[in-house]
Amino acid sequence: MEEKVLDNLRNAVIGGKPRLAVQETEQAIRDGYPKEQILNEGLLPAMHEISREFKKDEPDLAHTLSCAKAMKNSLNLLQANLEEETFPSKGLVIIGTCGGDLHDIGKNVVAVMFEGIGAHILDLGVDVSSERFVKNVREHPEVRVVCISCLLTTSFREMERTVQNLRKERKRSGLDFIIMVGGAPVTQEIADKMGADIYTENAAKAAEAALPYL
Ligand code: B12
Repeated sequence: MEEKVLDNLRNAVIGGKPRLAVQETEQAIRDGYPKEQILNEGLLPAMHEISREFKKDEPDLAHTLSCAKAMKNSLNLLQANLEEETFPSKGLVIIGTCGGDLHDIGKNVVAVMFEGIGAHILDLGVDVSSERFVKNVREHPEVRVVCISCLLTTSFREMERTVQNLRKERKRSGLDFIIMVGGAPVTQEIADKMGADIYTENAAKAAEAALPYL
């Protein structure tokens, strides 16, 4: 009976119901659940479930965005109601679609997922050159994660150049950030070859994988 509110919260997020998710989060807070339990037993398992949804041949993007919104609203509420140390790390994530590529739907989903886990987002938009990524890293030394999205195989070369230049900048400056890549045509093998630190196949997994670094 006690854990039912966390089940309800999980189901509200998985069901893509932002208002219900907020109500369940409010209830869990009123019931005195510790923040970690709301996060670990309510919201993060919902993210796992959403990850599975993305693996389907034809994922329902509208539904996924509703799930992401539900999660984001719940986390905003948690942040507003609980003490600052609830989210001990809220690092900066710089995100953009690589040079030559104008696709931004996937990048935006990734950004929403990161916001959902409490990260600050600097969205550089689309067709972001290697030089712009590096310039923004220099201007924001607090950056923890740099995310590069790529949907065009013709932009792979530019993405590789960006990864390499970010690695050089990291070495030169001693800054402590990780480089993540993704997008439909990107695979683990390609990411490894380019020298990226982390690749994930979808946005929910990206946010999960980045959590320890934020
Ligand atoms: C929508 C779309 C468009 C829209 C883009 C609208 C927009 N605002 O983004 C429009 C119509 C403008 C468009 C244009 C073009 N497109 Co287009 N487009 C697509 C399409 C149908 C869907 C892409 C999409 O949004 N998917 C939904 C999102 C949610 O998925 P996603 O981007 O993969 O993101 C998920 C993951 O990959 C991951 N992810 C994404 N980014 C990142 C980043 C990180 C760090 C991580 C960890 C994870 C991650 O998380 C996301 C959510 O889980 C794809 C087909 C496809 N199946 O991919 C073709 C596709 C990508 N397009 C293609 C092409 C060729 C083009 C054009 C060149 C067409 C033309 N001749 O003009 C132009 C490119 C213009 C340019 N310079 O960019 C080809 C690319 C082929 C190739 N081998 O490179 C595809 C594959 C279609 C095809 N089969 O031919 N396109």
